[in-house]
Amino acid sequence: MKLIFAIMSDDDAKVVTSKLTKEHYQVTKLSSTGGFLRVGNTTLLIGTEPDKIDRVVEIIKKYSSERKEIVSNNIPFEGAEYMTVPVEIQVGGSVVFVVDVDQFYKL
Ligand code: 2BA
Repeated sequence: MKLIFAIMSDDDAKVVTSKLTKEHYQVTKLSSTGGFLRVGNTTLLIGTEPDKIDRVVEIIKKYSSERKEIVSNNIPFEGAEYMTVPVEIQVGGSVVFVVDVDQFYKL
């Protein structure tokens, strides 16, 4: 058996968890905090068989990769008025560890 630790944003973790559970993978969600930025993130624990690792990593990659998104930003315009300007921002990205499990029990 293998255990996957996948660290990602809270928003991406919601989608990834839903896609994984739909395909009958078992997932535990842990609230975590990045040591560097000290910002909340989510760590998913996924225990599965070695031949399923590729599929799990594929799902994680599909729904939590680093990507660009367009958001609307209001900037001051002619005194009291505001103008909405589209801004491209970087979101997502995940860190994934796959480790061997020596023993697994459900007691
Ligand atoms: P990433 O490398 O994409 O890491 C995102 C989050 O994944 C990290 O959040 C941490 O929670 C986890 N993580 C990454 N590598 C890990 C590892 N080897 N072991 C355990 N957990 C790990 P943060 O610690 O808040 O880091 C956020 C981002 O800041 C990192 O993005 C990286 O781009 C940067 N960073 C992290 N540590 C740094 C450092 N010592 N110096 C400069 N930049 C750093």
